[in-house]
Amino acid sequence: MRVVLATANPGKVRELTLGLAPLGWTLLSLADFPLRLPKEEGATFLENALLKAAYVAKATGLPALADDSGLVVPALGGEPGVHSARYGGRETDRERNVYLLERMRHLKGEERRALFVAVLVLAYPDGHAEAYEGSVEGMVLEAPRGEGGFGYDPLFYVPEAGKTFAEMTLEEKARHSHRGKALSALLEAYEKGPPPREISRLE
Ligand code: ITT
Repeated sequence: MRVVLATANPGKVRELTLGLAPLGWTLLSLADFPLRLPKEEGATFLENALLKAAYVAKATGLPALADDSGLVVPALGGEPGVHSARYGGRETDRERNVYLLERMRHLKGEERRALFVAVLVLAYPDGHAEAYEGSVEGMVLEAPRGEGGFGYDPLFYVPEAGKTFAEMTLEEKARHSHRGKALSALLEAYEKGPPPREISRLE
């Protein structure tokens, strides 16, 4: 199957490419199609992932896989959530990390608990779409650690691994991450070929 990765984020492309490898799909990307993703106006990760995937599937005539994801800090009322990519209007990952640390300066211990969430939507040109979700709990550190990954990875510490996402290899991050878990759900569904549509159709 030929599938377009409907994301402009190179960090996601790397992780999705690794995670989908067992399926043997031919993966195309936005580098192969001159498309601008639609504005993410949805209120949820699911809505935004569906917006992106359905748009690219329609524009390319091929199945498209989108990822909408973000960091959720309950003590901040769920911030940055669906606004993770543009938190505080900051332009770069580094600036957004600084902003997050500022917003969390007064939070200690358990209050620094956070959740990473990823929703993958695989949309087909005929309008059919499926969603796969994954999440992981961790803590937001008070200073960045590690050089790998992207986004909030240097601040997100996974207690069971004893590392931040930015200190992990791509394979290690895939085992622990929200995206890795969503990919496992997709792989499970497709292991024996496409799942029956009546089961997987989005409500
Ligand atoms: P596309 O819409 O083109 O896929 P994006 O980066 O704008 O790329 P989102 O709207 O889903 O994607 O925003 C997700 C943001 O959440 C992302 O930019 C990071 O800041 C953060 N994020 C999501 N997954 C992450 C991860 O695995 N590690 C670190 N930060 C992550």
